[in-house]
Amino acid sequence: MNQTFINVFQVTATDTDYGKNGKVTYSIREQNVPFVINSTSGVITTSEKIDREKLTGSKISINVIGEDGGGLQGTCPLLIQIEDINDNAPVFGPLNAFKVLKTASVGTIVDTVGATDADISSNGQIVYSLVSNPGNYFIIDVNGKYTGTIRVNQTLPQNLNVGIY
Ligand SMILES: [Ca+2]
Ligand SMILES: [Ca+2]
Repeated sequence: MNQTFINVFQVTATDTDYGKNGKVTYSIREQNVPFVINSTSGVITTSEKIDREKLTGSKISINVIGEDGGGLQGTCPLLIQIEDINDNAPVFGPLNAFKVLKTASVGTIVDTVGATDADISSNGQIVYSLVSNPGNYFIIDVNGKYTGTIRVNQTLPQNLNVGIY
């Protein structure tokens, strides 16, 4: 998704003087912010891609200056909320084979897998599922909980001597 040059906001300042003393030009006080302002219209746009995950916090504070032709200034503080986009996939930690007793009863927790996602809210919520589950002996995340918990789903075959993956 291209986030560059999105119109964010328009500020308007009024000046009751006549002529150049009443003509307002706009600027942003901060140097290192990903926004620019049109000096005549007051329209603020993004000047570069903004990655929420690279920010400390999800808000950026700027101060817009309106200056008239005579050098008088007014300042307008703005707090800009940066929304999240789903630009990170879940990442699993190292996965190991698990061992389970053949006598384990249904519902026994055999392992918990864990992945992380740098996004927030629903963009960072991870739903786990078993891709391969021969015999349906195991189940992950019962009761709609997104914990990565793997349980025994039915009585394990007593003649089984090899692992289930
Ligand atoms: Ca994101
Ligand atoms: Ca994500």
